[in-house]
Amino acid sequence: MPKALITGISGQDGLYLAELLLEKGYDVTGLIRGQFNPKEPMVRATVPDVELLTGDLTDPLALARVLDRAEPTEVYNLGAISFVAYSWQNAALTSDVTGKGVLNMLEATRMYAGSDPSAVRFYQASSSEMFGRVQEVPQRESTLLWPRSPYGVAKVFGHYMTINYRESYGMHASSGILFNHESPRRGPEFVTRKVSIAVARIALGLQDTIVMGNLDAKRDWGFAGDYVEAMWRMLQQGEADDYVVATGETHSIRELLDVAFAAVGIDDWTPYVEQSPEFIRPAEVDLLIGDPAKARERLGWAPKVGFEELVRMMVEHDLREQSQHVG
Ligand code: NDP
Ligand code: GDR
Repeated sequence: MPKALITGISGQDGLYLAELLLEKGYDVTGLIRGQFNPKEPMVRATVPDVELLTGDLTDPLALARVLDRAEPTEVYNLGAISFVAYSWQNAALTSDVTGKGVLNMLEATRMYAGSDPSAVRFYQASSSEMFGRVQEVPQRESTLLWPRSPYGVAKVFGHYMTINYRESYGMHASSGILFNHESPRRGPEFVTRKVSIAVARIALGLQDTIVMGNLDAKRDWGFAGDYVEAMWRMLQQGEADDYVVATGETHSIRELLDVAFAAVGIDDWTPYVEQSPEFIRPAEVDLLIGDPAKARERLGWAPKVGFEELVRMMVEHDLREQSQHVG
């Protein structure tokens, strides 16, 4: 039976990936952090067949112990401080977790693999945030990286460290450059979920307005459930490589608001949306649109859920969830 270790099991992608691997017959272990992680009961309820082991990406000894216990044939490194806006407030911590944490995980995997480093396959969760300031449209694997946030800089470190471990030690280490992907499991701090929750609450009379930042930024948004399939496919290839995973379409925050409000029958959202400098970032990534041609050709991967369907799925989920607070 193949065995996988997933870091970031309590995050959006960790849960979808765990479900996918369990369905495929994997024995799955998840790394969870903290003395008691408040998300642990939710993780246990969602994926009861996953074994949870405690450890932190900043603690190499814990990572070595977890690898020895889990004995994985595939390692998916999804753990990170992942909220871009937060990374300016906590740049050193973000560098330690999202950047150096990748090195800790690569080195622990190399030590665990022993004489044949290619025997254990490694996936690194790289990000379109690495592209930052627009150099090329659409962005592909060869596009110059120009990160615009401490998070983006940390991801660039992890990305090149993954490539370096592949080239230095022959590790089967692949890096997925994933563009934004969302779902009803998305954290409420990210713009899609912030909007879907607020729109549901406005429709139910629980809230009057939503306060936003830059409405002109454009993102290539896909569905997280589709994107974890691409991660798995990368590790099934004979050779490790880097892949852009995206839909190839881009939409502004305004279009996100259009679709989300339309889902509850509101055509003009302007009376409900305010803007505040609080949500404007020190440096913005204006336009992300990915070219997924390599993933399509080599992995046979294509997204199934489109932008409008995704946004409606999230609003419908939040209408059900928020209706519990009515009355
Ligand atoms: P989430 O923020 O939902 O999940 C992040 C996970 O990392 C959580 O399980 C979190 O644990 C864990 N984590 C945070 N700090 C540490 C630490 N010090 N040690 C161990 N684990 C830690 O992110 P997503 O699921 O959305 O994303 C998964 C990965 O993919 C991340 O690396 C992200 O940067 C990257 N990515 C995401 C994209 C997206 O659009 N979703 C696009 C491109 C890349 P806890 O619950 O305890 O906080
Ligand atoms: P991003 O996602 O920074 O692309 O990183 P986020 O949803 O936070 O922001 C997307 C865009 O929306 C604009 N925006 C707002 N964002 C938030 N969060 N809240 C607001 O009120 C708001 N108003 C406007 C932002 O300025 C930005 O342009 C996500 C994360 O999952 C990363 O971990 C991942 O690597 C990248 O996607 C790809």
